[in-house]
Amino acid sequence: MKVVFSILASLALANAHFTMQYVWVNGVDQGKNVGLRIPPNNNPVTDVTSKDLTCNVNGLSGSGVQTLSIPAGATITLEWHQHDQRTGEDAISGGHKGPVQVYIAKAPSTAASFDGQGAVWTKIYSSGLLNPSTQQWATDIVNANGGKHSVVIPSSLPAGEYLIRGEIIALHVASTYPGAQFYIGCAQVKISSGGSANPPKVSLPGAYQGSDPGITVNIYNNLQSYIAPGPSVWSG
Ligand SMILES: [Cu+2]
Repeated sequence: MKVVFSILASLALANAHFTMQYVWVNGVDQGKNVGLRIPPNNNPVTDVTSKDLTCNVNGLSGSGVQTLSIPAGATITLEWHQHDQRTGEDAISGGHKGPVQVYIAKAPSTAASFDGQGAVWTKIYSSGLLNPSTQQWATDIVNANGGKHSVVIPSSLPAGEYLIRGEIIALHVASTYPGAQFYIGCAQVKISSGGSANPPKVSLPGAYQGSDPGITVNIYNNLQSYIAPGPSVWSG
């Protein structure tokens, strides 16, 4: 009986997945799924070498997806939910502990036609283990904020069309690889004015390895520090 219960418990946990569903621009909700490449379901990506790591499953094209116009220096809020509802349950499920990161990549032409491959991604946000003594993670803050977290788009980025890639890594079953769960959502935006910065860039997939200490990690052993995978944050 005990075995049955633990199997049921892990199934319940496994089903408690989530997707990015809303983008806010300077505090204004742009509407459900607007500007977003929508994956077929809320399952995570677990293979860090897969092209699904770029913008989730079916995420290499954004044809038919609206590209949101944003001013330089905008505050972008990404909002995630488990299911087709904004209330009535944890936004991203409290059992999912880990870092929250945001990357941005400039499209050579339109965001909708951009597949995000190659060394094009700049990390602009990363939040991980916030308080080792309470084991509070960035994901706990996202849950407390109804699924939302915000990032300021550096105003020194050149005008043009971009993909913004939000990433939440759930580490509750990450002590072996594959195990870490990558929740990814890509928004298409057009920055109307800007600067001339040329930030450092990495490939996704490419920048992560299964052996990274931020990807294969036991978070249930009184973890005192955590280094999220990928490069350091570029702050503009
Ligand atoms: Cu899940």
